[in-house]
Amino acid sequence: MKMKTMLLALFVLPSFVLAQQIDIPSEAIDSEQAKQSFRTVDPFGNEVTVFVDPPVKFKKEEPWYDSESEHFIGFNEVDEFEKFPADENAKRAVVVNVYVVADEEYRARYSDWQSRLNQIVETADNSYYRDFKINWVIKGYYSWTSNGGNASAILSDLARDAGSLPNGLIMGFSADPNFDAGGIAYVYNSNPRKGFSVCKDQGVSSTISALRHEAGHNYGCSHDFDPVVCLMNYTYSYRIDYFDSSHDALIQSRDGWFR
Ligand SMILES: [Ca+2]
Ligand SMILES: [Ca+2]
Ligand SMILES: [Ca+2]
Ligand SMILES: [Zn+2]
Repeated sequence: MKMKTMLLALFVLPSFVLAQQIDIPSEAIDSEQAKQSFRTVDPFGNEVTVFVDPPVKFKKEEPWYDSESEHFIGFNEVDEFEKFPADENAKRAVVVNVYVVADEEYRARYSDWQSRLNQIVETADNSYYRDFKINWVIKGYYSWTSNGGNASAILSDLARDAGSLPNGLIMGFSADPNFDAGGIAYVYNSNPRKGFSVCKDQGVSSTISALRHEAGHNYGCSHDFDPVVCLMNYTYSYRIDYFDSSHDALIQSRDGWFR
């Protein structure tokens, strides 16, 4: 019996070691990324991980829309249901209510903050709609006074101040000088009903990218590392609008969250 176990161990060990080497590309794990997350408890008692994500390295060119064009559909009113009333996908879509919360610095910077954030949220959700049939529907725009010495303090501040909003994704947008990240979010292990994230003002394009990534954290996604091509990998987070297959499966399995 003992001999048998020994032999088994001998046969199993090499492939186990090999699998370890393949599964963990340790050279790809950036130590900066490793220290950018910590475990904590959110203001509702959920055990969560918080990821503090960096801003974009190279500023993107902002999109330009011709509001006189017959193709321009506006940012405010149109959602997928109204846009494609006969679309089977729209009928199947899972609606997740979104509460858009802008801090005092953000509102001071942009007098058109509501339409700007409508554009950001509705563009970010196109990926979720395309890949998961999750449709974010903005239920309201809220003013918030952000307080805190860094991004994680400001995330906690949002969760406290906006904690009485109904279930949904509660998306904070900040131009507070103390917000020292591109975005930050709680990573939940089970449906928290309310998911909180805060994105820094990085213009329109980069904030759209950051918001997709932070919402991915809310759905429970952690980071990916090279060579995995996923917007949860910092190499791609400001460049692509889709997840890898394992994060696809995770988010799809949680499409009933935040309700
Ligand atoms: Ca949309
Ligand atoms: Ca939508
Ligand atoms: Ca503030
Ligand atoms: Zn992240």
